[in-house]
Amino acid sequence: MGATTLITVAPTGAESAKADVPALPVTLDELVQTAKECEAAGAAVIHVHIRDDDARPTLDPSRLRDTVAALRESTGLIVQLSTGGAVTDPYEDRLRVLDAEPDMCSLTCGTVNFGDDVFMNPWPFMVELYQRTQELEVVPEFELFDLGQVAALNRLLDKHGLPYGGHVHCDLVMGVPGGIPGDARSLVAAVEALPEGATWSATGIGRTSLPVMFAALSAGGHLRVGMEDTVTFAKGRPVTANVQLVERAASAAALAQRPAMPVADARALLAVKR
Ligand code: KMH
Ligand code: ZN
Repeated sequence: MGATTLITVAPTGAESAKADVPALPVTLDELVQTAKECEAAGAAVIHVHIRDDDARPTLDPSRLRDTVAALRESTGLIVQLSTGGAVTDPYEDRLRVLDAEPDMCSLTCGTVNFGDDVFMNPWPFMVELYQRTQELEVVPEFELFDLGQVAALNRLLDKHGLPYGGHVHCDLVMGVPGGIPGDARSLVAAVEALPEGATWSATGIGRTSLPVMFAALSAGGHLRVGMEDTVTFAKGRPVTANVQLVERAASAAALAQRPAMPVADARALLAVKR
């Protein structure tokens, strides 16, 4: 079997408002429908943020459990819950996300300026979250918003050992105002500093989404796409559905001779529990 590209879809996020972006999936039905379409188009992992009845970001534990169950019932996707939530979410709520028993969770490796806000991930919180992933046998995806966060990841692994499953998988989140720029030279600098043997994907926020996608494919990485990261498909053309972004990523990956990775292969690569 030839090399393939793991595609993660991040369909919702916590930053866009449904009123501004009507195509954003915010209800459970919309999320499940999106997930099915994206799986059919080549996604293997779904990075999930959920919303409440007013379409506001929430980390409500029972909603998270219901979401994990619904995605498992309707798709074969690897379910990755966000522990980043929204910038206003308290640490306790973010730690409790793991009680919903996802296959994976995100784990951001440091505090970063996030536009006009600050996304808080101090070292003691990172360690507590990491130890909880190890205890509960949830595979973390290490989110790296800046080069210093790569150093923090290396420190975390040195001090606290390997994640559940034994494999390290990272996601470079590039182009956030205040984080690492979304360009090829920054991507190469980050990739060179990653832990030995780690696999990685990359995503570029907003207008950096295409440059980062092409740089990641050139450098042998995997891809994350979705309306969490960009709501514009091309200049003057809003994204009308997440599947558009997954289809484009799958086409680019196929063109790079590394087509979309089947979900079964992604489960083996990431060493998730189920
Ligand atoms: N919404 C951002 C503040 C994650 O999902 O872990 C953080 C974020 C990262 O989206
Ligand atoms: Zn997220």
